[in-house]
Amino acid sequence: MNTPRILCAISLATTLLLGLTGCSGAEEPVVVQPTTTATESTTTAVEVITPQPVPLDQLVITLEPVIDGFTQPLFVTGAGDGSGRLFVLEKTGRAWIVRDGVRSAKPFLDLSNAVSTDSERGLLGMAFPPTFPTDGLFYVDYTDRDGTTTISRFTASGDTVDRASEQKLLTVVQPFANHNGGMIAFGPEGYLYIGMGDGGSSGDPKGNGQNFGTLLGAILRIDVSGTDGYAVPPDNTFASHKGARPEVWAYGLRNPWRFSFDREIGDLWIGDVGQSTWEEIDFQPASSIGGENYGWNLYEATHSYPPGTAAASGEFTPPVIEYGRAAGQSVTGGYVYRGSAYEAMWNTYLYGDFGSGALWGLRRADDGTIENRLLLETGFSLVSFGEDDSGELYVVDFGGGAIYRVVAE
Ligand SMILES: [Ca+2]
Repeated sequence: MNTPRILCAISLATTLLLGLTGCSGAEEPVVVQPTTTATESTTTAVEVITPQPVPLDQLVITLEPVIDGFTQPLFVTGAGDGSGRLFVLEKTGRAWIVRDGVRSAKPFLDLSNAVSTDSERGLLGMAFPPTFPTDGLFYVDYTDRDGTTTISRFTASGDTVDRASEQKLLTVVQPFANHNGGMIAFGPEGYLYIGMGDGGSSGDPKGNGQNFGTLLGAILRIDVSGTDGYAVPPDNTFASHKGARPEVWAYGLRNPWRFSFDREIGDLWIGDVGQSTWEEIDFQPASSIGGENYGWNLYEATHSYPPGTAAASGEFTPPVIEYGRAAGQSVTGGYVYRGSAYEAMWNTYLYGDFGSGALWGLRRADDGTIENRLLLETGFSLVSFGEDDSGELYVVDFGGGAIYRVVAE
């Protein structure tokens, strides 16, 4: 494995080829090119007709308004039940159902009196497992009145939820109000993944990012298929590692606010929000066995941290994309498009920036090479993307209180 120092040099060479600036002050996202081919080709017995997207430099997207009028919306998702419903989360604690562009009269779930909402706290994430259509069980990530991250299971019945059905599965005390992560999603194998920030403040003063003995600064992986509580999957990298929390799947993260699994091939894409200088997109192939160290707080993207310090040695997984403050201030991880409405957009990973409103698209080839392009300047506080039952993608404007559907021409 290459050290980030080497990769920074590669990144510099790449950026020079592109005529951009080097390891500091990039105006557009820079691809950190791999030096090995990470993905082996696979063969299938059945001939599969693969959608043919247009070249990335010919892809044109627009945003079609779906619905507005929300208060600080920060997530949208389908339930995977084929109902066509969208679920929109408000930071202040309510989740609403949107059906054919119309909001439900009453909230699907109202946790207003259970959440804290200062700083980066609130109702932050929701996930529906494949079993949802049969048992109605789903999961949320919120900070409680004390600011403690809470992963709970609820039971839905139609368009409503019985608050008394709450089962708190996991709580994580947060030392500061910011960097709570908040994303939860089910992986292709059915385990629940939880994004945890480094606990907050600035610069990760407690060193949680590099400490796999804490649940902070990590992505956790747990089995919630049992009746009570959760179990640690036996194949978690740290399941029986002395001094480690067995729930940790990958670490060295600062605030993985939004991540997603490619629903077609299972790759994991993570948007990890940077400190003062660099935003990054991290990548984990479906074949990963976990245990990746994404570098924080020894590295901010491919750059040693704090700035000016010597590059730390060790095995780190560098990002596949990084960008500086000229391009944005807070990365928002998105989704790989796997819907059927816009073949032109197939296989494109969309991501953006909360501060600048830029929306980029990238494509990752089988040999790991990536091409990246600015697709749209939204002007939004682009807080999240979302994916519905059929794989169509959405954008959430936190400030404008609105949800948009991504349309390709
Ligand atoms: Ca990193």
